[in-house]
Amino acid sequence: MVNKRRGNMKKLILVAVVLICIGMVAPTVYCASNAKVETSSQVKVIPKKVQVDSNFDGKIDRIENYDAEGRPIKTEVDNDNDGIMDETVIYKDGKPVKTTKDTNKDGKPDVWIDL
Ligand SMILES: [Ca+2]
Ligand SMILES: [Ca+2]
Repeated sequence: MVNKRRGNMKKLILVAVVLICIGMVAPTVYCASNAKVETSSQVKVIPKKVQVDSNFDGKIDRIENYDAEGRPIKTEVDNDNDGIMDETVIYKDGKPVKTTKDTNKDGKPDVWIDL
């Protein structure tokens, strides 16, 4: 009789432990599911234009332009830090196809390189 009660108590404890474990696991799964929903609902920001002052002199020395899908379409660089862009890279389907450079600082390209 005593052994039967102990056996029943062991079963009850086992069931209680299983229920507690399910209770602990269920919120975790729910939270993980919520995290996925939050991730999928986050707005992906695709910049159209990025301006960079890479040497912190207060002048923009790199301008990157992107299409609606986030692929680069044009990049302008001020290599000599005079505040005037002197190199331009044109992209097609996200890949560079042409570079122009203004080496004599007249504001007009004088070197054209097809890539
Ligand atoms: Ca700068
Ligand atoms: Ca320049």
